[in-house]
This record gives sequence, C-alpha cells and structure tokens, in this order.
Amino acid sequence: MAARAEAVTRRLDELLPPADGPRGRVVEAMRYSALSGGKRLRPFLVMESARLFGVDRDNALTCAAAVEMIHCYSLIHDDLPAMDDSDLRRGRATVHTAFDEATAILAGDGLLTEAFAVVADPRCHGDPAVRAELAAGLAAAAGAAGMVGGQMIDMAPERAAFDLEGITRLQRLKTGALITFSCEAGAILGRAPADRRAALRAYADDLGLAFQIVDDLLDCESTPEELGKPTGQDQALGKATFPGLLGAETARARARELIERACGRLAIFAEKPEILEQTARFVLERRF
Ligand code: GRG
Repeated sequence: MAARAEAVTRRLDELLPPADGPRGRVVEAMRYSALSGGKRLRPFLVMESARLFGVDRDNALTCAAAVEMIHCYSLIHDDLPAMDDSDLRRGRATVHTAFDEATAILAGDGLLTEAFAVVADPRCHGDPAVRAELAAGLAAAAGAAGMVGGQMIDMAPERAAFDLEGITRLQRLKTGALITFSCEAGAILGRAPADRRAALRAYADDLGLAFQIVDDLLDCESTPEELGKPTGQDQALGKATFPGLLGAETARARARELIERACGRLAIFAEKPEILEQTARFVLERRF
C-alpha cells in the first residue's frame, strides 16, 4: 500500500497544475490537500480491482488519482467551520486553517472539478465510452445520490437519534459510495463481465461499512496524535454511532462479520484476489 500510495502522490503531482500565476493560491491549497499523505485506500482499491482484469497500470493510476481528488475535496469541505469545524487533518493544519475559509471552499471545488477532467482524459482510458461510464459512476457516487447526500443526512437535526438502520443507510452513502465506486472503477476500466463486477461491488459495500464501523471505533479509542485528526467529535455532538448503539465489542464483531462476508464475495474469481482479502483485513485491523 505504501508503494502504491507513493505512485498515487506522484501522479497527483503530475496532474495538478503548478501553483503559479494569479490563481496560485487556490492551486497551492489543492496541492496542500492532495499531496498530504493519507492511506490512499480508495486509489489502492481502484488499482487492485483493475489489476484483476489486466488493465493498463498507467490508466488505473490516473483513474485512482481522480478518485483521490474527490476524496480530498470531501475532507477539505468536511473540515470547514460550517461542517465539522476541524483544525487537524492527516496530522497537520486543515486547509481552511492553513489558508483561509474561502480558499478552502475553492480548493475543494477545484479538486472536485479536476477529478472529472482527469477521468475524461484519454490517459485514463483509450475508449471514450469507458471514460463516460467512469464519469457517470463517479458523479453518482460523489453527488447527492451518494457522498453529498450522506453528508446532508449526517448534518440533519434528527441524526442524533438515528437507529442502526438509519446510521447504516447514512454511512453507506457518506463513506460507502466512493469506496464502492473505487472497486467498480477497476471493473469498468477492465470491461469486466457483469458477475465479476457485481461481486466486486458487493465486496466493496461490505468493506465500506466495516471501514466506517472501525472509523467510529478509532474515533473513541484513539488519540488525535495517532489518527492525525480530532477524535471524539461525534460523541461530543451527541451523534449516534455504531459503537454508541451496539457497544464497542459488538460493533467490532459486526465489522469482523462484514469483512468475512466481503472476502467471501471474492470466491467468484478463479485466481484468489489475495491483496483484496488482505486489504479487507487491513481495514479491520488498522490503527490509523
Ligand atoms: C463535504 C461533500 C462532503 C462530504 C464529506 C466522506 C466525508 C463526506 C467526510 C469525511 C469525514 C470523515 C471523517 C468521514 C468518516 C470516514 C472517512 C471518510 C474517513 C477519512 O477517510 P480515510 O481514513 O482518510 O481514508 P485518509 O486521510 O487516510 O485518506
């Protein structure tokens, strides 16, 4: 993962414009966010899913970078005072803290827009039909039917009293949709048969929910130094969470079940996608 993360950072560096000229400040903020580390889990999923179908590595890496741009935009906007109001992300000052609020909004907008330019570029895939399918899938995952919709529900006043079903529905949109698209992107790039694509989707749906349950657990069990971001925020805001509703032990057991089920979804592949299995275990065991 570390090697892939480095390759993703290099590709992002190539794809993002240089921070010069009158627009320099917003590009500087986009680069500050996108080149600032992170696990690069979503790009990793794009690349590993694509590898199952023999996709050209350069194409997969470009698509992976586009997905990471969307993720970075969501982090910038999520950290804003109007949302989570966080000053720490990936172990350093959030974009609106390091720059200013207006620049952070524009940097998020810039990354969101740039992601679609990257997907539309032939470097992502030679076939325009594949690029159009990727763009449509990415829009659905990131927009009001996916991540943006999930974020809206997360901010609704009634959110505090959500039950397990409500939280699950919300998190499937907020966090899950982009994780699911990351795996599906590999299948789209590789023009995968429908059954393989459906299996990857199902794997990613389970993985995404387990990821969020572990995120909630880390939020109450870790320190800001370990995570590189503030902790305990959901609890402080009285928001319902998986561990809050289930208790930490049952929440972890639920995440474990989801990871087992995710790995089971991969049985359709003649050659076992061991890295995707290991990725699922990483999601369960991660400490950051
Ligand atoms: C503002 C449109 C908009 C959306 C925000 C995904 C999201 C919606 C906000 C992120 C806030 C958050 C902490 C969500 C919980 C799960 C999550 C997505 C964590 C961050 O992802 P990681 O752990 O981060 O993959 P790194 O830094 O490793 O990339």
